[in-house]
Amino acid sequence: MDTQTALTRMTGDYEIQQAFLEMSHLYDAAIREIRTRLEILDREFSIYYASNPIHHIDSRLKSPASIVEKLERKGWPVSVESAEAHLQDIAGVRIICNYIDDIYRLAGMITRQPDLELVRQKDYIENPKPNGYRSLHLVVRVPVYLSSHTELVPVEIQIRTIAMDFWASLEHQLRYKNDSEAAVSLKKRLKRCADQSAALDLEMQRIAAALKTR
Ligand code: 0O2
Repeated sequence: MDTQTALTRMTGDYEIQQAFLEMSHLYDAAIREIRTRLEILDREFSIYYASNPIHHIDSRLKSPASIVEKLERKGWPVSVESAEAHLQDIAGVRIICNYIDDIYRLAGMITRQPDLELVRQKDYIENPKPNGYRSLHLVVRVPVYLSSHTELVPVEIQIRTIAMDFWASLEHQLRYKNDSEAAVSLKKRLKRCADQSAALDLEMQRIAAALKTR
């Protein structure tokens, strides 16, 4: 579905397209707010501890087509109001770390910020999905200060290692494949890769810890 078709499905007319623009502005502001806080933390670590818990940060605003697809899949009405009421991942920030320890350290630093509200936390590292997916997911509400009022805007934060991210990008390409024999075999191979990369993450962390104590 192209962007214009998705917008028309969701909004119908020009006036409501304005509401979509306002929504995008708000969620984009929330993403920038979270990114700035993360960059400040990462910089602090490099100054005080000569280390960087964050390898890099990706962020995205969910596309209109993807919003419509998700609302339809979940059986919710397709509108701007419905998207705001039901979807917590319109704003998404992905933090890629070197080590598993960094993931939890960062999650703690984020959730301790007094003006951020933790809405939900899912730990797919402690409890990986059956396909092998691993990542720590937080949904937080961040205040966005507008000219006349403040809005608390949900942002989904996914925190994972480089290895977890590498795996998830490849697996993402398989998500919409049918269950042909070839796809089933690829899924099995990917599951094995997930197990191997989990072992790699653990061993790399042990080595890094040993290096620090020398
Ligand atoms: P996109 O394009 O990445 O945004 P929700 O429907 O969000 O309320 P759900 O589905 O239980 O609840 O959310 P969950 O489990 O926190 O996962 C949401 C996001 O995590 C997905 O977003 C993916 O980005 C990622 N994710 C979850 N499971 C998998 C997986 O098995 N493989 C990969 N590669 N990514 C996964 P979207 O909306 O599906 O897609």
